[in-house]
Amino acid sequence: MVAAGDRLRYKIYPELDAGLSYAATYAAVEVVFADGTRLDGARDQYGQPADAAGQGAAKILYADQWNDVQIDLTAAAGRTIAELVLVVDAPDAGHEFAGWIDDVEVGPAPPEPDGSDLAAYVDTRRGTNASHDFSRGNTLPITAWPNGFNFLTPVTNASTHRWPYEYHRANNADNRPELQGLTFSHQPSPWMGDRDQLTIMPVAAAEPLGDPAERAAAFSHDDEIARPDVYAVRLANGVHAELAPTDHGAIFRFTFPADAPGRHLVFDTIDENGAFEYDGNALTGWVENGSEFGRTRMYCYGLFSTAPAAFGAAHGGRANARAASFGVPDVTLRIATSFIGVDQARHNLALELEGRTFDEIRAAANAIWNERLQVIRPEGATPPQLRTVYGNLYRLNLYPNSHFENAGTPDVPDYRYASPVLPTEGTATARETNAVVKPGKMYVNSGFWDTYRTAWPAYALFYPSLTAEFVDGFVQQYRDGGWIARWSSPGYADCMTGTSSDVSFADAYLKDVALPDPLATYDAGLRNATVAPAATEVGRKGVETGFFAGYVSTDTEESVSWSLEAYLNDFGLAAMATRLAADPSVPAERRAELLEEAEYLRRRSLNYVLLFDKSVNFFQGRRPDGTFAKSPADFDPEEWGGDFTETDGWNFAFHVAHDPRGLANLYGGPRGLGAKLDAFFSTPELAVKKGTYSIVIHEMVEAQAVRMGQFGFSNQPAHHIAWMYNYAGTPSKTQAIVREVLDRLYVGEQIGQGYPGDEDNGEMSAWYLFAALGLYPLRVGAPEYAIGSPLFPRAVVAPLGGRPFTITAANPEHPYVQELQVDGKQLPVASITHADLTAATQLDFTLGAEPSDWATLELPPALTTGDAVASPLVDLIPTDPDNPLFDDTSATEATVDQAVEWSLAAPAAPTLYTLTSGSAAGPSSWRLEASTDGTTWTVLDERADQSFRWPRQLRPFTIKNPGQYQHYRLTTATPTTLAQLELLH
Ligand SMILES: [Ca+2]
Ligand SMILES: [Ca+2]
Ligand SMILES: [Ca+2]
Repeated sequence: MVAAGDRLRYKIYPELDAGLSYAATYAAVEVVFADGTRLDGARDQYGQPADAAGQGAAKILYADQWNDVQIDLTAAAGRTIAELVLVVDAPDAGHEFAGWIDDVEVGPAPPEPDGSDLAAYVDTRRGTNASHDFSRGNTLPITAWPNGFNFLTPVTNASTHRWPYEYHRANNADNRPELQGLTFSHQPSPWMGDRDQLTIMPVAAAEPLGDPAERAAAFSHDDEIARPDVYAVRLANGVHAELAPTDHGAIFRFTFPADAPGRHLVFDTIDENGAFEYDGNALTGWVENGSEFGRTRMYCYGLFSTAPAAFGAAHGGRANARAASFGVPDVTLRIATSFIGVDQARHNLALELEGRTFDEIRAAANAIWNERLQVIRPEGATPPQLRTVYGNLYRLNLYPNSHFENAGTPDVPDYRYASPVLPTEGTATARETNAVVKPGKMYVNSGFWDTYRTAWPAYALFYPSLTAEFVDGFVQQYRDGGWIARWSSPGYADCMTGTSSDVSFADAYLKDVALPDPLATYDAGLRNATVAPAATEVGRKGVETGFFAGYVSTDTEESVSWSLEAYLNDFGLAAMATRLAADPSVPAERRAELLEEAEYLRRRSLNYVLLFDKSVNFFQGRRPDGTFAKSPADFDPEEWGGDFTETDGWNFAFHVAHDPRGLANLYGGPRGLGAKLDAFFSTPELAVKKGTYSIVIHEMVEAQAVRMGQFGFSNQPAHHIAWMYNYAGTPSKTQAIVREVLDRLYVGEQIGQGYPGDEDNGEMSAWYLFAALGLYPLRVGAPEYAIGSPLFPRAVVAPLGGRPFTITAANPEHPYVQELQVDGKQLPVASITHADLTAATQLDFTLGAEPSDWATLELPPALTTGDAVASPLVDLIPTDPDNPLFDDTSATEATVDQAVEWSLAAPAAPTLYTLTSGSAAGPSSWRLEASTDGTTWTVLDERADQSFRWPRQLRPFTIKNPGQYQHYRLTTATPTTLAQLELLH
């Protein structure tokens, strides 16, 4: 007999058939009642029809993955279930199918959180039911302080820095996962790897077992509490382990069973690089392991509630593992970490843990998480939607991580950090780092290739005051090491394309985030945009020639990605420079220079047209000689890799987020863009054309599993594409596709899934948060949002450090916008400025079942306004491979001794010129002159007291007195080396 509140729950694994019919996804466990009838109109927890045909049609089940299906039976209360039947009901018969069913249960659904504690919605295991073969997040079950110094995670494998917690794999013979420890972690992503892991494991055996496999203890996910503010697990051997985080440490509470043959805490690393000691009062130690991009030694200092009866080597396992053995069943450990040294770790413990109980520490973590999570308060959201909203906000708030410590007091703080971007000095000791320790605050752990798209815009909108500190914490990398890391993990890693901190931070500045040092923030980006780096792990690749060709040639791997990301970053920097030139905090002498840089970078951001191959209608790589990499016969937009990073030509066909109108013009206008998008969404990804990759990479299989044509939503390059329909005059298509993503792809959150691909530092999470509010930062670097359609009837957005606003939606069961009023005034365009959004009190959407003509007449803003294809800057000086000044590379240089003179083939009128300094200091004074006859010279531009900030820096100059001339000369006051010279128009 069914009672109110009962639910049917089962797990189903439909196999993908060779014919790709997805027949096995048309499957469901259906209820048959005693009277022979079935449950009419039942829906699963995601609102999809719960019958087999409905499940399949909704594409709600992932093939080749376990799926969690839950059906509320309340409507059938009082009726008797006769049987549960497995139904498969695919539309066309004849396909062979196979699949698996497990855990079929009927019973009362557990209570949902009541909303008073938002952290209760967060299950930190979301995203952990994943692997390097197929990602549903690839996260760790992290309990931590928001943006904290450490993460804490349970580990089922205490010997790896990549996937240390496997939710679903490597179970023991009883099909149970086994805990090998509770670990301090700093993992930015499994692909980058963890570092400085320190593991603590309670061992209830007679001997203090050190070997991770021997000491491992089985547990059930049902016996875990996996929350941001606390992690607890009751192990099968009776041990209860709990931990609660502070910023730099944690409190652990261990309860051993009364009859345990022994009670030990084993301290371990993942390898042999570490040491632990006990001096009769405190545990001290260090670890140094894992990925090496700026990693330095981590120290610890810990205090036990009870003095250990013994302390010594663990039995078996790694030589450095140590065990503290206890005579009592209850042991509390307060432990803090430091990258500076043991003394600072002790100080961090004194600041954060000393004299505070487990409950007080947990309550403090709970309070700060609730403060972070309350920025979005949806009303009328379903339980899965609430879990997804708060689970996503939690992920967003884990990154970036603080890397600094307080050497002072709470009242008079003295912040210092062990720099991950400066070379170490000397040798680290057991008590003190060899990292250079500097005053200030540094933040780390952000893969900007991923995070610029949504995570940084989300920080700027939801957490403006925190964002100011985060940005400056990365600018600190530039102050120390000369560059901001492309993939801070924590230091400089040669990974991914684009210096996308440029546009991330420009975007924050343009959205009124009060940056402490906006000019240094800009300068860090300017260096990326104007200097070819000497090392591959910083700056932009291929720009020695790329700055002058206008694109990065195929001599650099992933060249299209390098180029297209650069244009977007240039766009952001140009907008930032324009605003900085009017910023009262900027010294007057910089303003003219900023405006010249703004004009040059803005024009350069239009260079995307150089990579557009009209003969194939796609962007593709260009060789150094200017020809396209592949002939029309050889170019296959479905082929992965090569000039495209982690995707194919299709997913890069829309990679001009800053100028969607200009992109549309390449396709013949807004209608052409619409047709291109239609083709994109209807060309299936079959995960067979691996191109230059040696294997079918996990991103390919994940993209296929999205089942939305070529739309590889499982990875970041595709994230903006659905929003481009706003520029095709068909915003209803944006609304429908975005709603489908929100409905289908963030599922499985209660069995460790919840994401359609890697959740990279909050980016995949922030996408959902924006889209669910009906907003999207499509043109990152422009202070505005594209408009979609909100998911909830009502949501209050209450930014930390900003004023709240409310978004309502009438008929939110439908995706199509009929009208939008901002504070009672019609908004007829699918875009809103950041200023208007944050000044508004109320955005009221009316949604409907059918597309309307809303926002179809007026296109949203873009860089290009008319129908014409953008015209990039062109150098009037022909390339001369024999002249270091005109050979289009900053790798060669020549000394200009008083004057260099050259002629064009025909008279022309340049508007800008660039000088690129050589390996020594650049010129400080010069004159650019021109002549029609080579005899009479006119001064076009004259400069004095100039400086080049860096060697081989390209600087643009506007010609003050332009005109049409054939002959030119540049005169310098003193002999100066120059790497390159251009005359642009
Ligand atoms: Ca990714
Ligand atoms: Ca040139
Ligand atoms: Ca040169």
